[in-house]
Parts: sequence; structure tokens; C-alpha cells
Amino acid sequence: MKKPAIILLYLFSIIKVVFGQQSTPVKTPKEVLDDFMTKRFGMFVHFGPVTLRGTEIGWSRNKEVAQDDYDNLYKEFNPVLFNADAIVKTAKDAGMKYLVITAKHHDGFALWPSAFTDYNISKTPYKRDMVAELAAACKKQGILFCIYHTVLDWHDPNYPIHNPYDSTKNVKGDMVAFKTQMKNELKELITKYHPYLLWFDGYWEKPWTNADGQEIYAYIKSVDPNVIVNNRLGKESEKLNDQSVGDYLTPEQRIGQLNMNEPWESCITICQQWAWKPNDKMKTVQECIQTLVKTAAGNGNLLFNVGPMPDGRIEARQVETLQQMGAWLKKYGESIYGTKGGPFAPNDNYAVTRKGNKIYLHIFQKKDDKIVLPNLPGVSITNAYVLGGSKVTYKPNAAGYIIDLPQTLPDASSNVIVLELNKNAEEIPVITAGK
Ligand code: FHN
Repeated sequence: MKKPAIILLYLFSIIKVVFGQQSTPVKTPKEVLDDFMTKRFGMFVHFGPVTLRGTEIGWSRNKEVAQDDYDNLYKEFNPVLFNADAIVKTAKDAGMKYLVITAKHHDGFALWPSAFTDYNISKTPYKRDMVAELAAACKKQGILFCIYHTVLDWHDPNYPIHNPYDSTKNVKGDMVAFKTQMKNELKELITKYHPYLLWFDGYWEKPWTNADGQEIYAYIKSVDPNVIVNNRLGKESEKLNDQSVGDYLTPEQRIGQLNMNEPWESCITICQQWAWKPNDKMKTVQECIQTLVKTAAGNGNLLFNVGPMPDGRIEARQVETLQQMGAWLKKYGESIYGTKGGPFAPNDNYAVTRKGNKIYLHIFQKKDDKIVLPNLPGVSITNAYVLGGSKVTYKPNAAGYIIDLPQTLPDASSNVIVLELNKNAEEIPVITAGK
């Protein structure tokens, strides 16, 4: 390129920077997101001083727990049996690949000794930096460390809403100051704990705008261009488009629909409540495993939630259930990790995932001695067998393929039959399967 042209180009880029022209907003690289979607299974941990009351984090403030009582619980918060290594080991043994901790939920309490809010763990009898302990334990055990940070903050004087149940308690607030504090806290969390992913939540109230979400997303990218950010900074939460903010969709307490185009992660509780609740109703092992399979079959990740007890431990019954999920994944994990969902949507009898030239047929219950799969145009099955077991017979028919099921299926929760194909299964277009 001639010298004058180079000088012109250089001048133009200087002008752009000086006049701050909007360059294309920085987004999380696709390869980083693609890698995240291979993980398939993470642990969500909802924890904070509210666990002393056994009520829901954030939402029980000014409901089951009076505001003044709730906001002073930190003075008693001392989970002496909190053991980050043990919690991370529980996640690892369950087959989980990442962990998200509620570093700051809607009640505004920070589980790390923030320089930007005194309402933090250093002011509790526990004193120790719980976020740092979990980050270190995750690093040690090869689990990806992630941080949940609330958008709304009912405790922060700068946030206009202090009680979601009584608008007469609203104050003027100062959203500029509020966002400055959020940026300070996020920079502190990113630079101190290096999270793989930031999980935002609480975008739905009036004081927060989509533009605020875009501002914070851009700020995060200026601190760490690679940190993954979910879609709950913005107001659009059902799809990824030019209005939405963030990198992936987050259906809650439900399994997302089969979606090959947008990354998504279902967040679901192992019990009913997000934070610990005495004698809460817990999902069966079969429900837990089938939830994971159906999520992967939909091409999504599952972020599965536990709530540690006031002493810091996860309930033994929850640990036991997670261990059984881990045992299942030890046998059948190749049908979950690094797979794609589809090519047809899951149903109550079976679900499919795929990787390379294999389709993994997950069978939840044996309703018949065979399963009729929808026709896969241009695809032939070349071999079929129970994963880790014996061959399975199959034959084509007008509707597709008939797969003969073994007399007895080895697993009570979900069985896997591998169908080897004459082509790459990941290239098969999605088919709307009959029931
Ligand atoms: O209000 C929160 C709730 O407490 C919990 O953190 C869930 C987890 O996804 N998100 C919000 C409810 O949608």
C-alpha cells in the first residue's frame, strides 16, 4: 500500500478513536461459547446469610423475614463447616464441569470482601473470602469457576426499589451511581477471581433498562473479552437478537426446546427452593438424570442448583443424588459431553444426542419391545448396540427405523443404545419427530 494511503488509514483510525465512533461491540468469541456448550453440566450454588432462616434468598426479605431481621442475619452468618474443596468435589464427582456461586444475590450481600460495599462476608463471624475459596478449589480440581451477580439490589440505597412487594417503599435512587458501583464490583470480581462465566439475574424491574445492560456488557468485555455472559443483563430473555444482551439463553426451571442455533442453559433446582429449605421436596435420581439427558438432547446445558445448609454443608441426600448422577455419567458420559442435541426433539419415552457418526438413543422407559425412529433421509444405520453392552437388532421400515429393545434394560433412569451411521450424525437437519 502506498505511503499516503497508509497515513490516511492511520489518521482515520485515530479520528475514530478520538471521536469515539461506535465500533462493532465486542462479543464473546464463538469458539469460547462452543467450548462452553460441550460441558453440558454445571452446579449452581445459592448461598447467603438467609440460609439461617431456611427461606428463599432475596425473595423472603420483607415477606417471611422482616427486612431488619433479614439485613442483620450477616451478624450471625458463620458456616463453620463450609468446605470449598468438598463442595467442588461433590460437583466433580457428579460429573459437573463448571460451578456458579451467588456471589451477590438480590439481597445485596457480597460473599467476597469487596472494597465497594461493606455489606460483605468480612463483616460476618465467618470472615473468610468464600468466593476466593471456591475459585481456588475449582482451579485445583479442574472445574470452571463462574460467578452469579445480581442486577437489581434491594439493599443498595442507590437502587430505587427496596421492597419488591411494596412500591411505597421505593426511593429516588441514583442509577448512575448504582451502575458505577456495579462496574467496580465486576472489575474486582473479574480481576481477583478470573471467572470463566458471569451469570447475571434480576433485569426485570423498571429502573433497569436494556441500554444499562448493553453498557455493563460492553464494560465487562473491556475488562475480559473472553468471559462468557448469560442473557440476563438485558430485557430480552427469550431469544438472542440485536436487542438482547449476552451470549446465551437461560430457560429457568424448565428444559429448553430443541435449539441448534442459539446456545442455551436450563437452570433447575434439585429441590424446590434455590436457597436451602429444611425438608424441601427433592427430585428423584431418575428425574435428575432424565432432566440432564433431555437438556443435552435439546442441545443445551443443565445448571443444576443446590443450596448449602446454615453450617455450609450440602445436605447428604443431595450429595447422594449427585453421586448417582456422577455414576450414571461415568457409564454413559460419552452420550452427553461434547454431543449435539437432536436430530429430533426428546419425548417422554426417549431422546437422542449425537457426536460424529453416532446417534445416542436414550431410552427412559420400555413401553414396547421396540422403538420406531422417524425417517432420517439419506442415513443408514450400520451398527447398533447398548452402550457398554450387547448388539441390538434394527431394520428399516416405511416410517424410518425399527430398533428392537433388549429384553431387559440395564438402567432404571436412562439407557443408551448407540446407532452407528453411514455419515456424520451432526450434519443431519433437525426432524420434527412424531410422539
Ligand atoms: O430471582 C431469582 C431467583 O432467586 C433465582 O436466583 C433464579 C435462578 O435462576 N433467578 C431468579 C428468578 O428468575
